[in-house]
Amino acid sequence: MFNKSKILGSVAGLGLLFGTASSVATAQIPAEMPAHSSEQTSQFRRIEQPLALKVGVTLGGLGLIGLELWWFLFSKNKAIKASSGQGIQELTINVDGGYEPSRVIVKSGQPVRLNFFRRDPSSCLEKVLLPDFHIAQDLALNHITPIEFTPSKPGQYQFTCGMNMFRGVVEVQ
Ligand SMILES: [Cu+2]
Repeated sequence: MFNKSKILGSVAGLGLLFGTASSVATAQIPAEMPAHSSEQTSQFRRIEQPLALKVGVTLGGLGLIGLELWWFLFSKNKAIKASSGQGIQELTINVDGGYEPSRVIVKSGQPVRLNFFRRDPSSCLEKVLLPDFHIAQDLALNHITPIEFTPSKPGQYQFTCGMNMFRGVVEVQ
């Protein structure tokens, strides 16, 4: 069940954890240094660590923060063009912890068939709504549910789960 995106997701998640921890650590060092270097009576004892280690941990944390940002801002926003054949534009959307791809590009004036493949058992994703096309469709688990409509005007049309928590966009050109 481990796919590439899930592994990347957990790596990015760890990145947030370590990234936050190390930025908190670096933020505290300047504040604590004067107090602790002058008085040794404090119940905490300073442990000297090599500068290289500190720099390494900081850079590692920053790198993971970068990965995290990239993951949330860009990796899921990849737009996929529907492939057209026999007068219909078709595309499969995986429904697993959200929609993948969450941004699809189609042409105006031609029928569209979006094949929603629901792998996620959570009830949150059991329904998909395309309000602009007056569609509310139940998705059977582990099945592909085709949804068809014909966009007549270019624009951005949202599709969401039943509670509007997960979103995707159909971009009509
Ligand atoms: Cu939901």
